[in-house]
Amino acid sequence: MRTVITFGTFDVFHVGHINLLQRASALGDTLIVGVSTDELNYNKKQRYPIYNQESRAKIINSLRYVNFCFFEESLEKKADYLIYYGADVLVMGDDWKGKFDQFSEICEVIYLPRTPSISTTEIIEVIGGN
Ligand code: C2G
Repeated sequence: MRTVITFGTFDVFHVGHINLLQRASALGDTLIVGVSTDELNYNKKQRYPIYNQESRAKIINSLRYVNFCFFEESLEKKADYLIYYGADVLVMGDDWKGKFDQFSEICEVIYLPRTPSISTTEIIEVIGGN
């Protein structure tokens, strides 16, 4: 059994997110997703997500690639989450390249290429007419 874990906000869910989750799930038998809480997202990006954490988690939980998700409350707890959930692999998009290398003591760390030309920030800008 190979357990894969990934983390993200997954706000205004889009095809870049699904591509990441699909490829992450193909790297093991179980995919666990840490969904950033609204507070963590505010601390990271100085704004609250468009969709609240319950809605974001509900979307993630309904995907066939995902076995289950939990709320990621703090970036500092990442090692604890990896150990608690018995992660064999940590997967992140390559916008995080190098940022999680220290966790290779706990599990394999893999950065996957981001899907080009789509992001939550751009979608919000387009819808907002900016
Ligand atoms: N992603 C992608 N391609 C895109 C957009 C996003 O592959 N076009 C990936 C990101 O690289 C990330 C995942 O989708 O791995 C979720 O993206 P975000 O919701 O933007 O995640 P972020 O807010 O960066 O949270 O502990 C780490 C953080 O919680 C990551």
